[in-house]
Amino acid sequence: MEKYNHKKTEDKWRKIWEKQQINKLDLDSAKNPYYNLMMFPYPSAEGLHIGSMYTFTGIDTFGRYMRMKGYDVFEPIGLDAFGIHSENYALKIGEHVKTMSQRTEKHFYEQFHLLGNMFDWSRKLETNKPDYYKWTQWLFTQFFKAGLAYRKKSAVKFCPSCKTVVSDEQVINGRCERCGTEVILKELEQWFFNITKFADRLNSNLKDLNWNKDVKLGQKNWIGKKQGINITYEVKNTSEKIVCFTTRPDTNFGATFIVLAPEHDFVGKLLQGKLPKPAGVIADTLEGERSKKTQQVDLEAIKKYVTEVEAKSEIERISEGHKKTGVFTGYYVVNNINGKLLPIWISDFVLGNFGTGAVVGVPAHDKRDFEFAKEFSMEVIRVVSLNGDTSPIDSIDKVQEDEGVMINSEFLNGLPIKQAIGKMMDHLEKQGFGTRVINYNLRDWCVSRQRYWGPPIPMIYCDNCAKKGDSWFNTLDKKQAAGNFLNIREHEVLLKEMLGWYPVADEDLPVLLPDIPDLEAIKPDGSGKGPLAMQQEFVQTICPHCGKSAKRETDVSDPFVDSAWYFLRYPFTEFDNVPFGGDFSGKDSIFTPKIKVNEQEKVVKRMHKWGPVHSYIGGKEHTVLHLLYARFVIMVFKDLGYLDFEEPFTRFYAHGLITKDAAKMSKSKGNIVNPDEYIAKFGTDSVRMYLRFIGPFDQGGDWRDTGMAGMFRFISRLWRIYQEFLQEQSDKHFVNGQKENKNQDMSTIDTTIKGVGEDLQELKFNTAVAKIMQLVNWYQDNKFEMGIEQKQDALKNLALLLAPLIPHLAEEFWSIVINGKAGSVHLQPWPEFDVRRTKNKLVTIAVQVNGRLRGSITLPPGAVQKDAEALSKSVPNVKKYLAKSKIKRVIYVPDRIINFIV
Ligand code: ANZ
Ligand code: ZN
Repeated sequence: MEKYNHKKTEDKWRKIWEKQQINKLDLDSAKNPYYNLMMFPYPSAEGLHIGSMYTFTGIDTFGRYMRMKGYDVFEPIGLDAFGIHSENYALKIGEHVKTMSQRTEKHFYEQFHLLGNMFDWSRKLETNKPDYYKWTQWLFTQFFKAGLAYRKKSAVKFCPSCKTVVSDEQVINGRCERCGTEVILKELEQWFFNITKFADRLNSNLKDLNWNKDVKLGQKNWIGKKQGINITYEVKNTSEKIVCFTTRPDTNFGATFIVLAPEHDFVGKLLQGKLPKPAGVIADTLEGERSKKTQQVDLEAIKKYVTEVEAKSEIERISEGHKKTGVFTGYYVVNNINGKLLPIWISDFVLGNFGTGAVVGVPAHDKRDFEFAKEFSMEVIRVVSLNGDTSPIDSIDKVQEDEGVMINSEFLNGLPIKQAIGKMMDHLEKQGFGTRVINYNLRDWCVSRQRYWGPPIPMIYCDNCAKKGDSWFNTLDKKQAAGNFLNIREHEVLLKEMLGWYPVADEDLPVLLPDIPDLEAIKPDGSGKGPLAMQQEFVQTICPHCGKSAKRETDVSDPFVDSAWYFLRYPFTEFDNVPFGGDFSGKDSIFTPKIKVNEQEKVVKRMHKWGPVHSYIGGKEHTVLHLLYARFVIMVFKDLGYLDFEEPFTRFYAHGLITKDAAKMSKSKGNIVNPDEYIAKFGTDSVRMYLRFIGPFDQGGDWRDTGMAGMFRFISRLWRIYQEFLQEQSDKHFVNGQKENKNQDMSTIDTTIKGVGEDLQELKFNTAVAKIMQLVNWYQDNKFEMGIEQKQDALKNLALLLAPLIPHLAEEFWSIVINGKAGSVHLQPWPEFDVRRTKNKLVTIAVQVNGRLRGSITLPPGAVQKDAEALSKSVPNVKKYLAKSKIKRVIYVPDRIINFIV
């Protein structure tokens, strides 16, 4: 009997597949298209991580199953090759990022080939290649022309270690998403994409997406839609007004002060001495001690406070539970609903860029307001009771934020807060004191990076044109601007703010990233300008409008722009005149200019088949990054008339993560699992199968070398079963004696086909593997009762079931059972089962741990103990209870119960 040599088997089949091109798909003739997308990785120097192998091969198992179910499955792969991560690593090891990138690219593709995935090698892409980033740059110019990419000076998040600006989404708990350094705020001029314009659609579309609940919730919270009202208050003795955004106008009878962000206009005017003196009229309207304290205006103190706040991070400013700071302005507003005077304070817990930058303080019903009121001994008035409790709010724990019934609030008394909010909003609007508004937490996406390793932002600035008041937006007449994507007001703003700016013309793209061999010259220096700014040859150019000398933008774009549209590119990699299969004919489009397309009809037809992506599987960590950006970008392409869908991913499924011996894998712990090493030792198939068995796909699992070795033994057992069959078949004498079928009941095969199919469809790989193991045990126990045809039937079906999981071996097994006829196992249909034989064939039994119910399993009647045990251990909840303890004894009553004593 031939021994299992994984390398030999795997090499052999890989070569054959490649030669026969079984994974190459004709995208245009596909009748039943299924786009099975995985998140392309950025090529780090360490190589492909076991976590990536876990997800990629899991997704492939699903894709292979779908192909056997009759779909034309498209499964491409590529590299997210630009970006700060690669660049940081290259800097660290003192290598030029360009040469490092060539090395890592090669290594990654070698590893991809070893995964055994059904990748379509005729369509790969790398975001750092000019034929790709030409279109990323085109995207930028499109956004610019639509008024969706603009420049603005503002306080942006800056990573002092990466020495570049990062977007809000790239700050996790106050730290840089790439390197973990605490970010600071820096006042810089940057390019932004106007994602906030789409906040409402991004939010409301969520409900129709077949996505993980928590990913949707994450996006919803990030977008942060808030229905509220802007209330206008007049400042006593001045002609100034202060507008406060609040979601809780119901509490307005409990308002005792106003707080402005230090950035608020009123503060600016105050410091510039533009306001009339507050006058002494207020003293007698306020009671006692408090009034004395809040009487004096101290411009010096205000100036000092405002300067101090500038140095603070947003996170520091808004968090609860830290000592509140602030200064009194000396001014008061009048509360419209009861005539009460409210002192105006300045404090950093109010943000300049949210709402209106002004808050009406209700300390009894908002924790931060309460902390502030306590710090400066201000009045606390309770206006909401809870379960009849109306006692004074005198500690932070008593602050009543969410529910209750109105008290001390005149016409609102007795109403639950929900109703009171509506009634108060109606009242304020009717009286002309307020206007309902919707606010979002979402900020515009800052897309410029002061780094080298990215696509240069394809914009040109002409001083000459700027002086004359010209910009690209001048080339549009009002009608064009209005009828197109921009409304007139925005057009007017852009005319002013984008003076001198021109996008690089389509025919001049790509703007190539210049080769800078000098390692020192590509280092970021933190000056707020990228390394390209030092390259005079790059910077100097000609103005596309007036022809005088002009300057190129020297920032590169955020790598997340690269990855926001890559899935549109895969099906069109052979086209160099279109980025994807858009309708660029201009007939339905609201936007000019168009791209010249030779084969317009063909590409649009193809796009219809392959967009939106049918299934996208990847990590949750991209919830408010890639997954949000991609939705936004596709929405814009839809509005520009290029695409006829506006959501990129019909389904998104988030997979779990792999740990090693119950600990997070990290280089410092030295517990990184290197897939290359295990593939070399056990073969791709065994590693794939182990990764499928390791736990539920959405929850990840814990890698253990003992588990890996156990799986290898199982795989070797499969090998022997087929070798044995091969021998029996060739042994004439043996065959003659065994020819007839015996009376073996074969229904276990049907139930397994049914169960495994259902599991694979739902990505429940671990239970699918458990069922296959059970089938193998059943075969071993019963094969002596089978005739050769029954054996062949069992092993044929087993090979088909194994095909999505262990593609190389399944091919080998298939060739054994069918004697080389019928072609590749991967092009076979998923096996049919006899429904009649699956009926009433399964029993569900309880699984207990120490006598307590922890789950249930479904299996054929009379199943043997080891099957019941194996299946029980694949139930997540049971696994959890068994994980930490040693099993002493197992009590098994077939068809009734299994109880683990630990
Ligand atoms: C009065 C009020 C009374 C509020 C009350 C809350 C509770 P949330 O709370 O997340 O829904 N706010 C408004 N603008 C702000 C800014 N620029 N910086 C910091 N806080 C600001 O967000 C809305 C609430 O946040 C608003 O409603 C306002 O406080 C505060 F019992 O107004 B509220
Ligand atoms: Zn010019």
